[in-house]
Amino acid sequence: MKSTSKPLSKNVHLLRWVKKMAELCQPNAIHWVDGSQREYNALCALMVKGGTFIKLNQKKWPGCHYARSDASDVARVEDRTFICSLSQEAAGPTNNWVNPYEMRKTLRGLFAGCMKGRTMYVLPYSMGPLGSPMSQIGVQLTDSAYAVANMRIMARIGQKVFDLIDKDFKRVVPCVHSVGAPLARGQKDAAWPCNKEKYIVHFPETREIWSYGSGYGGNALLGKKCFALRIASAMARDEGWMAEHMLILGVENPQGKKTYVAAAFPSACGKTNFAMLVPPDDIAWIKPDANGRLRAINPEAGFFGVAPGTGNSTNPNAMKALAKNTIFPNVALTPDGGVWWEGMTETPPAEAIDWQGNRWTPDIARKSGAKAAHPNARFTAPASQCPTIDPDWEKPDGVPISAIIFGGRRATTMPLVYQAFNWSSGVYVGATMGSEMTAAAAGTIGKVRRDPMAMLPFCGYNMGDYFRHWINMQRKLTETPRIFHVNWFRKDKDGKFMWPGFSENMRVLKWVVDRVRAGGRAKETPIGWVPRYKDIDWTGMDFPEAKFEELQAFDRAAWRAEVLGHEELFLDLHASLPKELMFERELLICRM
Ligand code: O2Y
Ligand code: MN
Repeated sequence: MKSTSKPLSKNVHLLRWVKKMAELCQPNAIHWVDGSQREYNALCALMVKGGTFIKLNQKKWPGCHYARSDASDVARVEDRTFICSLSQEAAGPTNNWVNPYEMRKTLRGLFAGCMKGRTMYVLPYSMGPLGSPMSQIGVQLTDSAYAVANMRIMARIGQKVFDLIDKDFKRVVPCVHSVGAPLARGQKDAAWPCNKEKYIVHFPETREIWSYGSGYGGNALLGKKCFALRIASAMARDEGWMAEHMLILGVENPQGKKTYVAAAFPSACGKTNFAMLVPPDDIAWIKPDANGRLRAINPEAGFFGVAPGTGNSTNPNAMKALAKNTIFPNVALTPDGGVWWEGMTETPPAEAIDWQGNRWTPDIARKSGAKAAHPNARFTAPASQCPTIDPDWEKPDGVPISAIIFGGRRATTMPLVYQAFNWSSGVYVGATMGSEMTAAAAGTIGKVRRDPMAMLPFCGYNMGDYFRHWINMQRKLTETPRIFHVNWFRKDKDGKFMWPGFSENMRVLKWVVDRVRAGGRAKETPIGWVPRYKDIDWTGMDFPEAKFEELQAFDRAAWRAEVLGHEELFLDLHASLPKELMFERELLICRM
């Protein structure tokens, strides 16, 4: 093996682990990532030469690159994601569990020689601001320069992280990643190397991540969902904090007072609407401070947002954030060396090269339905480039959280907004949240898919124990955030959306903030507190009172069916479900 760069850490444990992994994976070279711009430029140039990257027209898209993935490697792979806790019970019925001893044997086989002909990058990263007491550190060994380049945007990486590791190695989360495509001597590399077989594996007790076979997004950028949610949720349970699939939003009133809310929505449930107000980041680490108040950080430093549907009319802030220094996987290339995707502009380009490398025109799209961009095409953009990023987004102690909002896509039953009575009824609201399936297998359209706290694919342990952790958190708090549920998608009898969404959502948010801050008014119903017509600020909007009443209506028959749906989820989790949630269900039934 030829070693390309000098170790940037003196920590003997790290050096020993890197050596052991290099012996297993047998890379051609080892590169210690310093995180510099010079190194980033060199990696980009290397990927341009190798065919993974296309440099965009630098006049229009400064610092931007394009990548086209293999058609089999376009998204997270939930069925290949494993939680290998010591017992199956610890992983719970909603996670894929494999005995950790078995899995380690499988991984040893997969990783033996998997980096032959490639460079192994030693990539240190901090999730959260460098040195913040709320941050966590990982080291990802990877044979993907693409993963390194993306991680430089999504996390804080490089020498400064090695310096932190040299002071304290104990809490470092080791992550090993390979695209699973070793190169024989003289063999030409693929532009997007990957393997048909994929394994995204978490060992929650030993806090380890092993990822094999994919180079895309959440499978390869291990600080994201693997660490910041799956491993961090297990850490958080053990240490008394929360790792949540939530965005953090600061709302400022005319007097300049800021109120921060954290919001969880399953995918396709209104994050884009909310993204009118905020950028599309969606992980929050939330901890009680010394005074018993919850404070939160976003552990990421960039956005890995879905490109299709993002445009100047729907999300101008995201468009500004991605205008430079961004990586675009699986969108379309325009003849002038730019990028395009469905929803970016009203008028599509006359022609483009689609995400699979084929010629695309609006006419071809009309005839064949071909998409220019893959529906999960993304942009990896620095968060600092977002014009609406909160000035305190990198505050080491985080920001105080006053409200938690859960949301779902529901055509019936769920009002526009309601507030849970207290913490445990709020936990019940989050635990039972769900969305109606839109593009799903035959017979499931319209069925509610429960996604507790939007964490179903991301909780690194038993979901029932996770609910218990939420319930237990209250005891650590002197001030509990108020909990709300929103639904932008309720339809009227004619099947039309009742709420226009987008910037009008600010009115709902204003009521939330009023409730939290100034004791804003509300009316009690069987499910919680709801605003009366006069409690919402309608300035500049003509929304009839009768329509609002319909939008907020409590439909007893629909709620009977809803509660039966909750029971189905609870049956799946019965072995570990906290009794508080069963009591909450009883109380809800009694109130109804
Ligand atoms: O498909 C992927 O690899 C990414 S999934 C993702 C990315 C950013 C934010 N959220 C998600 C998600 O699946 O929740
Ligand atoms: Mn997400």
